Amino acid sequence: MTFFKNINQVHYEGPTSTNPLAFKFYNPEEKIGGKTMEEILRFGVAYWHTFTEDLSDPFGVGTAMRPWDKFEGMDLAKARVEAAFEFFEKLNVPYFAFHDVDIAPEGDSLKESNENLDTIVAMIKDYMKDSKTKLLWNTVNNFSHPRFVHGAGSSNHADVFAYAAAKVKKGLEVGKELGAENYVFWGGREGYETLLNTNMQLELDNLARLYHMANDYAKEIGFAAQFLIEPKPKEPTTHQYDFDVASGYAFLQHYGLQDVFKFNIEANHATLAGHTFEHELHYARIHDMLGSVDANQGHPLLGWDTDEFPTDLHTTVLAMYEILKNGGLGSGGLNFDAKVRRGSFTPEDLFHAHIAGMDSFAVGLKVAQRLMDDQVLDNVIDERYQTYQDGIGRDIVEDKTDLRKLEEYALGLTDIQHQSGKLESIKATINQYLLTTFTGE
Ligand code: XUL
Ligand code: CO
Repeated sequence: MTFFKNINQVHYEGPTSTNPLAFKFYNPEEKIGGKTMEEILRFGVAYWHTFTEDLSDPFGVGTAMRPWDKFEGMDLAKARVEAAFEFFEKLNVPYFAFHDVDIAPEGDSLKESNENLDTIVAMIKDYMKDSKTKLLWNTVNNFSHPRFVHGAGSSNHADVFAYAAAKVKKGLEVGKELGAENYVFWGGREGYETLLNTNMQLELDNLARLYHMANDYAKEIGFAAQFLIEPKPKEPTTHQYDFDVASGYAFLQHYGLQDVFKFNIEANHATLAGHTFEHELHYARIHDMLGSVDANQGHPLLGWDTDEFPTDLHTTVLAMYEILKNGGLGSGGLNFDAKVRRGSFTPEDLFHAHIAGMDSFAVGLKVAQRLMDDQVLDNVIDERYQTYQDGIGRDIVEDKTDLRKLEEYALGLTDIQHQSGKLESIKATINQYLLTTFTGE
């Protein structure tokens, strides 16, 4: 069955194309710094937002018009798989990602849920044989069902911990079956509302126990995917345990998990934490913990996770700069954890949105590569920290000094010469690179 009847294969047509169903900047075969755009960007489609989401919000029902709406139950799940692989092919994306409940409905028991999952996983495996699209990552939804009202791995109830663990076990088996390159843990309800009824110590210890058990089981079954933690500071809980990369890294180190995990960094989660997207990427990169990216953007005027498709070019430039500096994303990718707006309810909008996101990151990539090649930011930073190149600065960074010697040095100082940080000039240069990359000047 064909679901997207009016949509043909999406091709690259170049910056002057007026075809809304063509790429203007994303040219999968074009080489940037020795690799193709497709190899560097590793785009992924998020199953939940594109095939499961109905665009409801707290004030209104779903508005999405989907060609698979007429089906129900397992027939709906099967229709979605068919539609998904048609979508992947028409959009020419190399990856997708899902939660267990996105692909198969939960049954009346864990056993029945697992059986539903087995049926759909077998179908997906079959489709993957004839498709170039691979599984970037999978995960399990341990947050939507009422049983997870007080958390999953950090629940106050041991039975819920066991249930969550059983779902993770199944998720790892599914990941192995479909060749997932990564496995994600987003702590949906791993956090708390109030300390008045919370044993934080036990909850954190248990969460770490679950991650250790997952690592042991993945090893046991030969599932070699990279494990990823996806930090988010709040929503749904008031205090999420994986607040941001820095706090997540402290948690991983404390529990001896720092070699097991890297981070899946989501742009909108970064901004909710009061950081920029590039801050989170940078923090992960300098600790060798950058694993993958949930590519979206928040709304600057709204304080929650709006999961918009990324279109802000300044941000994609700075994000791609971090990713290039990292030497790429390894087994990670740019997964569009993004949903069309409630008013963009047609099937075509799903294509428009992904094309917009892919083009925005392609622009970011091209500009970031030029900034790297010309060492624009490297030069700024080298110059700004030049006092550490020799003299007392060099002694400091080579650990050849101490407080006594530094006092002696400071007592002899008469005048400290500062240089301008030149922020406005740097920003203007980035704008210049953004514009001239596409005007050929
Ligand atoms: C929620 C979120 C999740 C994770 C996967 O904010 O980002 O969709 O990416 O559980
Ligand atoms: Co996400």
